[in-house]
Amino acid sequence: MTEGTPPRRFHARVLAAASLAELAREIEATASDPEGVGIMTRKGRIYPVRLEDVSLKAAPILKQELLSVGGDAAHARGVADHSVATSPVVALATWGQYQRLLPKLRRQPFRLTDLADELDRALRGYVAHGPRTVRGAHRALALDDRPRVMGVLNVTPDSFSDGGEFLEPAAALARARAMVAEGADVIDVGGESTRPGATPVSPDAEWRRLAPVLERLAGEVAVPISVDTRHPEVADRAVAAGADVVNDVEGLRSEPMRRVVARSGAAAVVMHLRGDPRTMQADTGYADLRGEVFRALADATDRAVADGVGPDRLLVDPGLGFGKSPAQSLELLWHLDELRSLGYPVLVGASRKSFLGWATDAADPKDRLEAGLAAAVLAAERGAAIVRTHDVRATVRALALVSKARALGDRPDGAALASDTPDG
Ligand code: HH2
Repeated sequence: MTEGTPPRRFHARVLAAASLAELAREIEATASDPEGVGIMTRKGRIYPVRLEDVSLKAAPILKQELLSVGGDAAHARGVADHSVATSPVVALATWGQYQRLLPKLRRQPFRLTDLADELDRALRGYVAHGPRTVRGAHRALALDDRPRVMGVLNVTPDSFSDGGEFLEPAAALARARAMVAEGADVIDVGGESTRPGATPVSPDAEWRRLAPVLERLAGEVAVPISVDTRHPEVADRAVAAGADVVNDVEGLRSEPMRRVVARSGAAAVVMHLRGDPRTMQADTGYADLRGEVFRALADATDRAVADGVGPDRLLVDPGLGFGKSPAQSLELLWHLDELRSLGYPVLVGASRKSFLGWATDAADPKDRLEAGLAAAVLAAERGAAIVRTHDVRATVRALALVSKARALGDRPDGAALASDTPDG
């Protein structure tokens, strides 16, 4: 080789295409046949999907059908020697392969039609993007790929990070106005602390705190208002006073609460919480944390829909810090996008929570801003639709960067997939 002539290289570079749309652009940039771009883009990502309790009869058929379209599946070794009755399955296939798989499964017995329907719903929920409206009792919440910010207003003497600061209606209203000015898209008003070990408040006492704030606020601000309550009677009065969303940390587990939400036309946040706020930290043992949270939210939303709550009024929330150790909260945040498979917008509240203090050695909740912003950015990156925070201005600014980056990457997965025919 002559000195000065660089060696010939192919410059192999793994492409960090965050979405299928970005991958499509990379493929386009090879000057590939335009028809090939769609086909190859659909081959560009494998979606691993976990399914629970697949029967001994169904699991081998599922694997065989996945292999026949070019995918694969992992199931328990005991399926082969019939030593188990059911098995979890992790299916592995591209979007295009799933599209070819689904009609095949629908021709099979052993509940594979139901399995195909669930698989289809999970995949579509996962890649869903773009404008979406959550209908509230009075005002709708417009969502799109820009994560929205929910500002926290605690009208309580004992909330873990701001107890007593906004107990006076005048102070609460001033804080709400300030949050709207800072860019809050929703205001979440709470009259009972749900921190671990907090003393429960009677519905009447809770309402006495909320009433003077909610009634004024509803007449004054343009953004939707959410009420953070576990009590159906409080939710009912709050919606009548102008609240649009019921944020129930007990995940609509009470039937009267489901009835209030259904009848009032409110939207509802279905949060995961095992036990109740008083006792929740006593047992944080989970055999399968993410699976359990996912199944509980799936059951809770199914129950709500069965009792008349419109699916377009529901949001889900993993309940960080609610009956979870710090490491478990972080694990749920890291895997937040799995909840998108439920098909509902995902809301997450990490702000000032103890797992942030655990991760950054910050004992004072007000010293957790940086970690809270990192959590908000991570949540947005994982597809959260709404981030609940006490620190509105800083969060709005941090999320503006995510929105800008996402806009540069163009459309996320769904747009690249929706228009294509099954192939790839
Ligand atoms: N976290 C808190 C309260 N309500 N609601 C939802 N949906 N998700 C959350 O993560 C969540 C929530 C706890 O925060 P805060 O309201 O500041 O504290 P306190 O319960 O002590 O008032």
